[in-house]
Amino acid sequence: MKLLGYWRSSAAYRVRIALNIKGVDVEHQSIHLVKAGGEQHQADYAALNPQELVPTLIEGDDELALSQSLAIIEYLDEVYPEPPLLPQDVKDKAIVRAMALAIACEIHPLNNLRVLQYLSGPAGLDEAAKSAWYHHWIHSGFSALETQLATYAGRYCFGDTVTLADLCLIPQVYNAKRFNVALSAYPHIERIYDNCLQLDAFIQASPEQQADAS
Ligand SMILES: N[C@@H](CCC(=O)N[C@@H](CS)C(=O)NCC(=O)O)C(=O)O
Repeated sequence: MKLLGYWRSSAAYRVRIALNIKGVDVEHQSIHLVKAGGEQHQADYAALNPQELVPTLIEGDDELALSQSLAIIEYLDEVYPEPPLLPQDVKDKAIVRAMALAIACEIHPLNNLRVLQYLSGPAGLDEAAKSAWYHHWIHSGFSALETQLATYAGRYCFGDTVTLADLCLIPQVYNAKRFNVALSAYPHIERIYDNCLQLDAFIQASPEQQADAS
């Protein structure tokens, strides 16, 4: 099994955490998102992932190429069921998925590299306006999530067991800190971040621990 990713990619970071929690050893291949205009746009990578985004998981003898981090994680969760990343109860499972999707669909796509590049390129925004865009969508998404966490969180996003929601939250917080977003208005998010970063699976998956970190 091979994971094509990038050290600073929050979507690849989610998958790295899942692999570590499951104890699955994979070969890592770096797809540099910036160098030479972005290796994700090169033809051989685009043939594997037509959206030209990381991560891609290459799996099995037939070299199946899987895209979309949440699809990859749910695939891993089914192939390697222990420890589970989703609760058993169907309602609890839906709540965890809703929190994960709130990050992966409502926050992350708005501050993705290609969006930021478009803002400073064709849209003509200066650095201050681009930063305001980034901060706006993080605050919008995190304040909604903080409200949900007030109901459901324990040590982690959903009670005291790590779930798919934590795998999405921690990379997004890493990203927000990188862009200097103040997080003091989100005590649940800050607490969960600190708790997750005490776990080896999260520590080993963190961007700075990756071989391609620069
Ligand atoms: N929904 C996708 C998002 C993937 C994604 O946006 N990846 C980013 C890195 S976190 C990327 O490859 N960006 C390259 C670009 O924007 O050109 C997933 O969850 O896998």
